[in-house]
Amino acid sequence: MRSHQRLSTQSPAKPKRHDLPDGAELHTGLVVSTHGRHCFVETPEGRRLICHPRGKKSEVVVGDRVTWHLTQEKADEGVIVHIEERRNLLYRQDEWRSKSFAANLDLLLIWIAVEPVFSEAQLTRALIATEVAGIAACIVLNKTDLPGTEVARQRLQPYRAMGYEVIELSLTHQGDAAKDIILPKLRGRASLVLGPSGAGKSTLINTLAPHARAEVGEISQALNSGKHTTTHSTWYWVEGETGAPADHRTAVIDSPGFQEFGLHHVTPVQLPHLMPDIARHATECRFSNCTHRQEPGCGVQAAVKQGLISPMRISLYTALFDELSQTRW
Ligand SMILES: Nc1nc2c(ncn2[C@@H]2O[C@H](COP(=O)(O)OP(=O)(O)OP(=O)(O)O)[C@@H](O)[C@H]2O)c(=O)[nH]1
Ligand SMILES: [Mg+2]
Ligand SMILES: [Zn+2]
Repeated sequence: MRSHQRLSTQSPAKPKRHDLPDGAELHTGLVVSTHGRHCFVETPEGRRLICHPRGKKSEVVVGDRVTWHLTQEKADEGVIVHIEERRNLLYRQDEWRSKSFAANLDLLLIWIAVEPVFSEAQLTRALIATEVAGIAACIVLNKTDLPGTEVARQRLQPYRAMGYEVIELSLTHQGDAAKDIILPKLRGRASLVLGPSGAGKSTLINTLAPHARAEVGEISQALNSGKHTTTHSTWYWVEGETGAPADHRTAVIDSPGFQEFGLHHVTPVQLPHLMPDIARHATECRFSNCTHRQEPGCGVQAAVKQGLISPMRISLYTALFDELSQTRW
């Protein structure tokens, strides 16, 4: 077994009454942002207040449903005493640490752009993490006003062919039309917007929740990268005409742009099942324990030769298989 901390959807047991300060009144709430040791919790009435987790290990993430009570010292801050069991949890697992993105999600919007040019390795890793977490994913290609659109579209063709929905839009050039494209996907769901820095995630938030005024940054052409403007994941309600939450059911979660995306929580044996184009042909292999690398009678390698699996995808599979095989299981 690996020695580092493993994340799970399990959460600590409910506090017993004698664990609570005298007279503490318990309330429920939703974690809407996290900032190191403290977080913000939204009450059912829509008020947001600073809360502190109790104990060292109770790590809350955006999307967690919690029980809390007011602190005795400060009347406007709370202590979280219980995290409800999570439906799902999206996280990455680097060699030594885990990084949770959010919990209790209905949809992952994998948000990439024509510029900065997206990395297929990152895209593939994000899709695998989503499959492991059992969350539906949709790929969005933003900035289709820019000249590299056709190249980006071609690079996404294998992902369409393997069954992922790919939506194209330009937030800054299509105005309300972009909103009309994306909003029907989001209604009634909690969606995490995940992608590299500079792709326009916070621009989406400001389109859907203009009062949020999420900070938007420039991108550096020289570095083909954004400037990591967003530093915390934050939950926003999609706004209706008046600026108030449209229905308290449609939410988008902004997140910091990612670079690394460790998948150390995935085993090499699991890997082919988490890549739909590989999985489709893995059933045709002669050996049931085929790793789809050099074995004779491999259905995956045959599909590569026939052009049914793209050269990029098989090379990403092979590299990931090797990387995950070095992890001690
Ligand atoms: N040309 C073009 N630029 C866009 C579009 N959408 C967003 N941008 C620009 O892209 C830049 C980065 O946008 P952000 O919304 O800050 O990107 P982000 O994904 O939130 O980046 P991080 O917070 O760093 O992860 C800004 O200058 C936006 O105005 C688009 O459709 N077309
Ligand atoms: Mg941002
Ligand atoms: Zn095989």
